[in-house]
Amino acid sequence: MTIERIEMALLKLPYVHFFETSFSRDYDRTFIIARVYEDGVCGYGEIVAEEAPLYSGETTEGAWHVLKTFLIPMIFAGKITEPEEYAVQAKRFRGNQMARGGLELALWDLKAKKAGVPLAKLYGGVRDEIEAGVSCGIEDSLADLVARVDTFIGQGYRRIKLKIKHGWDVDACAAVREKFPDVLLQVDANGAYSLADKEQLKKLDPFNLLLIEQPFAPYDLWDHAKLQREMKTPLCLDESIISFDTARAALEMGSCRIINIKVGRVGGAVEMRKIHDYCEARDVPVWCGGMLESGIGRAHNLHIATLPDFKYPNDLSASRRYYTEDLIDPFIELSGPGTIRVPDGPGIGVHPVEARIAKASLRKEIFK
Ligand code: OSB
Ligand code: MG
Repeated sequence: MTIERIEMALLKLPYVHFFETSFSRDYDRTFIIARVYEDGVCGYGEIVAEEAPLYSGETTEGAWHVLKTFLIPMIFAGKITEPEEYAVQAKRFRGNQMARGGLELALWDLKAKKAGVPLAKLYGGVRDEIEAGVSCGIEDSLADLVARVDTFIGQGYRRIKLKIKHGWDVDACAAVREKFPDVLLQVDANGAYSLADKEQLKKLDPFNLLLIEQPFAPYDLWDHAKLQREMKTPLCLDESIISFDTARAALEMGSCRIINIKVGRVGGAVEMRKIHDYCEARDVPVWCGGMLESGIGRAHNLHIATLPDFKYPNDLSASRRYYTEDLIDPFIELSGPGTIRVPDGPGIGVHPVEARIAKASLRKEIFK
């Protein structure tokens, strides 16, 4: 068997509500959907690189170039169909984890569809419902933030994550904690701070947070280790973890006690699995982070979050939290208070709606 055709589409989808992190406020998302065809079966993957290199060094246009020039030709030249083999070959290319990982996901979806099983089953998942969480961006005012958190809790979310930055940290936690003293709460700085801000960050300890995500820059494992020694709240790394080796280094150095796994950021499900198994063996919990994916990427994440070490609530929310016209049918919804049922059809188990993909597409290219 060989891959007959690969299609890439560049999409732009407007958010229901703007999303502001310490590095930018965005009103829409630009991303790539990859489709791989074999025997009339189509596997879907989402490449989570963003338009601007703010979260990571990758961009949608850079990922497009790497996919078109290196990764797709590599699949055809090597007659690669298996995601495991693809992962080995793709790793020859340095960096570009999101480009590599998104195409690998399409091969995983294809493989599971051909076997007639849900991806969670191929991965060896252990649950049919995952714990949902919602990531709340920076708002214009604390009153707006509290109102938004209130809405999410009313919808059934039980774990809230607040984006923080200088001037929107201790006060944001205080405002939310005052109204919701018992909600599971965590914060994410997206690298906005440095060790010089240590005393300010230590003021977050009294808020009983589940974790503090990525206070310092991605490359700064050492300073994270210094901060963790002085804080009671567990640190969790997101941007810093770009491979199995960075995960191992972070844990050996004591840079964090919890890891956020994003399959795109680490370069695919094979690498995700290595990190997961390493953390599980060391009693380090992980959880599944999100990149505001469309339903295609989010369905992939639902299956990943069924693995046994995903012990903290995930950044996985319902379709309507992100998009009015999500790309899939049915939409992802909360199945109970704070949970999402994992689709049980073959592959990702949700149906991408071609008409909606076409409507959101800026560009498309077919490779044979
Ligand atoms: O740091 O986790 C992050 C979105 C885009 C880029 C980085 C991050 C995020 C989120 C959104 O927090 C989580 C989600 O997809 O719900
Ligand atoms: Mg994060």
